[in-house]
Amino acid sequence: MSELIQAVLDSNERTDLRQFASELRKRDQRYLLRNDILTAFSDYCNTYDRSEDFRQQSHLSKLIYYVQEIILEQESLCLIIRPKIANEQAYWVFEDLTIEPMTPQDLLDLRDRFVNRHHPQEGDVLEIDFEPFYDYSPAIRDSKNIGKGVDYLNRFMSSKLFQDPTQWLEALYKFLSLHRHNGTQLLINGRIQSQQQLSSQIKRAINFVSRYDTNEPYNKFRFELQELGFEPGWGNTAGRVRETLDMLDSLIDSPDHQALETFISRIPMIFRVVLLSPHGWFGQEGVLGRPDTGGQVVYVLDQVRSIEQQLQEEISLAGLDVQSAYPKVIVLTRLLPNCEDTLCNQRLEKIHATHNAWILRVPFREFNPKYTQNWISRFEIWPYLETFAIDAERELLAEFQGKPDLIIGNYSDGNLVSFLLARRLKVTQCIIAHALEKSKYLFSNLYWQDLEEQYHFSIQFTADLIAMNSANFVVSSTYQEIVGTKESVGQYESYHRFTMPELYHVVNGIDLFSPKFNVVPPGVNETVYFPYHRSEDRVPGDRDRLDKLLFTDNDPAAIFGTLDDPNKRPLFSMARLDRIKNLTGLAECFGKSEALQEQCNLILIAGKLRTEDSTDREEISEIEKLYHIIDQYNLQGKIRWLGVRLPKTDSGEVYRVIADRQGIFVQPALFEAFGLTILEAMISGLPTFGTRFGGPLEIIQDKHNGFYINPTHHEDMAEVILDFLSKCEHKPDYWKEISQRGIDRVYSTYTWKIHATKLLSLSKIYGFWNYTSQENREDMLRYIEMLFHLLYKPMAKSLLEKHMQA
Ligand code: UDP
Ligand code: LCN
Repeated sequence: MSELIQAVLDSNERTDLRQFASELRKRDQRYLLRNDILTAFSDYCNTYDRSEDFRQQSHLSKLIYYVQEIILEQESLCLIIRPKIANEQAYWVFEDLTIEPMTPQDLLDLRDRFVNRHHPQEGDVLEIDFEPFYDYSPAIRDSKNIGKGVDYLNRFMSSKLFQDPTQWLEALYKFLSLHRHNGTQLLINGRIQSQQQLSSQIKRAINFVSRYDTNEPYNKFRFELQELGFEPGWGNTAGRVRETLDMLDSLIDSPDHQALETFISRIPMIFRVVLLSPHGWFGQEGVLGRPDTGGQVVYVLDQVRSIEQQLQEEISLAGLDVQSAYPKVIVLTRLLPNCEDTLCNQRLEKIHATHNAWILRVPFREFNPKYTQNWISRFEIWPYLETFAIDAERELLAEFQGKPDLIIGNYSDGNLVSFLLARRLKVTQCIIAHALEKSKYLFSNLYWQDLEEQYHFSIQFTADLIAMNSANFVVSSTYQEIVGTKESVGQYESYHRFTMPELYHVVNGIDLFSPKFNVVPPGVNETVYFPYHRSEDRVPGDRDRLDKLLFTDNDPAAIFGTLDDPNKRPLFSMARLDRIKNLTGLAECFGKSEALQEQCNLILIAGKLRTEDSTDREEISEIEKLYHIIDQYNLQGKIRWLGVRLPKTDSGEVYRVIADRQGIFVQPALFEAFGLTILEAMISGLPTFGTRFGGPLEIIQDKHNGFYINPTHHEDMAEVILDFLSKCEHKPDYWKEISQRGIDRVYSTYTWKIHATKLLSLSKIYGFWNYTSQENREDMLRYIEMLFHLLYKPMAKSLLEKHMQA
């Protein structure tokens, strides 16, 4: 029994619980989510005149705080409690206050009953359960360590392996013998034929390199070292070679998990990386900001550059310049025959500011050309991915002239392809969700049948389950992406247990305590986005041009609105016009607040101005809504809406121009998985107001280097901004203080250098443990293959049939 419920039952608040339940019955709603429950409790306290103490401190208030959902049935109600992060419990509460725990199956059946899709007389639905497969790996015990998987895995596996010195040495020896680059052996050669020999040769090699000056280049003594059994890969100078050999020597004698991590991170084992972002519009110019791409394209392009740079650095330090070893990074996406005015129909495109990083575009096979010649929404893309993976494999092998060493998937579609490729090529698989649609759309699983025509969530959620379980490791941008906060369920957590009525029940979709999860946040492109006060790096002509564009230019084709007073403080936001980005909510908040209108102008950069220019349903409806709000609140003269897609360099300067005028940035999304614009605004020096729903909650430290807003409460949101403005008035340096702290926050925590170093180190360590560990994931992978063939493929096929008939 839950302690929270027991405490209520043991107190004189039993009656309150009963009364509260009967009040709930008077409402229309039978399915209440956390916000509804808190409101219902507050209404209850008002109706029954309960004290402030009762509202805040009573046992019932504590219970209510942790209740995520309530489902009302005829005779009972079901409480779904989340007393701890990643811990869900469900109970029946009967009218006489008898409490009974519910099994996962009870709960999923109940949810199905709620939508009239429970048919026990026809037998059970398929149950998907990954739990039995996770017994091969250790589990993190404390939820606060979730997201630090690699540390945990490394410590756990090392202690196991170190217990048996012979096994440990054998594993190390085999692992070191494995590495090659373009057919050339690295690290150790055939002269070292056993683990014992490895141990003794290391000591001889250390003695040998100690004779050289620390800075002596590796080239000068490579052949002597080769005689001793050591090939390139240990270092670029005598000092570095010695350091690496010393590490190995002490690892052999007195193994230690941290030393192992440092040693493995040094080994040159990654040269070729492929990043997958199949759904297209992946390009460097003129494509950002289209529906479906947005931040993911920005993220991947910056990530590629940082990975290449980091790999190059590591390869040089390892002394592999003598091998003419260069890293190669490929972004694999689809080739779009009808690519409008972009380069998305080019097979190969070099990525700017890299030596050897490319966008490789592979077309979808032609099924119905009306579809396959054109861009296909991420919700419709599923039938084309398997054949894409087959064709892409061939092209990748040709481009790399061999197998990649690491496959990184992006978003549900790329992650599924990463599973297919990694399985065929036997390569380490990393996935990055960016945004899991399941949490973006309320009740997306419960009402999946009603949404199927438009969203095809049945296929997407199946793909997500496949990818997140098959991946060797998962990179997430925040902790809450995995397991949420005390109050809210995480994105991955939402896959733990859910129903897809009449299709399947997921009783354990993902093990949140698995060490596969790692928080590695992205960075921001520091050559494009940098603080406004770095005048020496700014181009005055661009500044003036963009200042005019933002505040005064008259161009009805691209800009809506003329400002009555362009000198008011700009309140700025930039996003795609998706419903979830909620720019219309920001406009409404501005419209409702006379005080904000007195002090600020609202400046929005938001895709398009005309519905006829868009083919995206959500975008069209948001454009209409924005015009409606402008009329309703009479915002003419106070708002500028720029329907432009800015080139990247301009978007950097735009933030700085707003900062020149001591403006602020507001990110009002109803939910934001991470929020790259938050980083961009902060590093530019704009005091930033970010939604409290999602990633911004982790990036911003409230009232220190930015502010949280609740975009669903317009008055409160205006209040937070007004409070800041009033502080600025009373304390002239306040704007600058917050601005500088925002800049410091990004430089200290969100750089691509930090990201790439961590990502590559993770890849090597997971690679090592995959190779070394005796446990084997084959049983789980076979189960996943079944799901792919028996669930995913038939659904994708029936979607294809629809496309063929269109
Ligand atoms: N962006 C842009 N032009 C626009 C809107 C957005 O260049 O009109 C860029 C923005 O600078 C950021 C990215 O697109 O780099 C949006 O990423 P974010 O993570 O904020 O949101 P997403 O679009 O991925 O949901
Ligand atoms: C997708 C999103 O929705 C954003 O929140 C992220 O910042 C972006 O991808 C990059 O990961």
